[in-house]
Amino acid sequence: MKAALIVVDMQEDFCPPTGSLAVRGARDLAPTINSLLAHPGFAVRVASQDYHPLDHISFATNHPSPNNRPFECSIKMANPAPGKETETKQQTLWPVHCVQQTAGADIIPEIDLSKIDLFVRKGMHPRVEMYSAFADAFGNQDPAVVSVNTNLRLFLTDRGVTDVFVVGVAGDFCVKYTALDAAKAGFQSHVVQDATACVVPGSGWEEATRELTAAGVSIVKSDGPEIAVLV
Ligand code: VGL
Ligand code: ZN
Repeated sequence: MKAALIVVDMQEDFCPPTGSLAVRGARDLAPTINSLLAHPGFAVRVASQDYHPLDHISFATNHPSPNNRPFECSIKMANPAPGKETETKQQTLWPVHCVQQTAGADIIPEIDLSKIDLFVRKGMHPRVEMYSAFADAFGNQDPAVVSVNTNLRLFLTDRGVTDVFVVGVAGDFCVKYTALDAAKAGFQSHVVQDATACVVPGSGWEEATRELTAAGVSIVKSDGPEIAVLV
């Protein structure tokens, strides 16, 4: 067994008090995430960053009112892969967040980045959403097609990783989809419950837990046996 820790989107815009899409409790996760980063049992440590262009499809401001209310409205999004443009999905609209080269896209200074082996920047294609650090909303993984700077699956398999532990925000979006894609990619996938926080507290986590468990992802605790056994 070889374990990787994936720290998802611990960025200023997802953190109180000033983040444009602040997730309650996100900044308070830093000490727990740092102690996981310091754990010698992880062979690989990855940090992801939501990293959107200003004209990103998920930004409410890029769509006409009145059907552009963030959190409430959605728009139709097409697969950006060549030949697959007829495949569409509904996409939730968000406040402008994590714009490339702005302070809101920075990982918060409370997180110890000295041990990170790989930074994954995602959501860079203007026409498609990318919650997961592995693939976009349509499952595209090739950096030539998708909106990402690297192929995370290949990075992990090249290093012999078998197990993935996902932490960060948001538990009901990017953490959930990263953990689901890790399971789909054939890794044993785990979400560390006390190291994540949700956009929708309560019901968001309940629903995420159901989906994750159904997909074979295990929900663990930072002081639980699954992490204690890592050497
Ligand atoms: C996220 C909403 C929009 C996340 C990213 O990191 O969970 N949520 N973009
Ligand atoms: Zn985003």
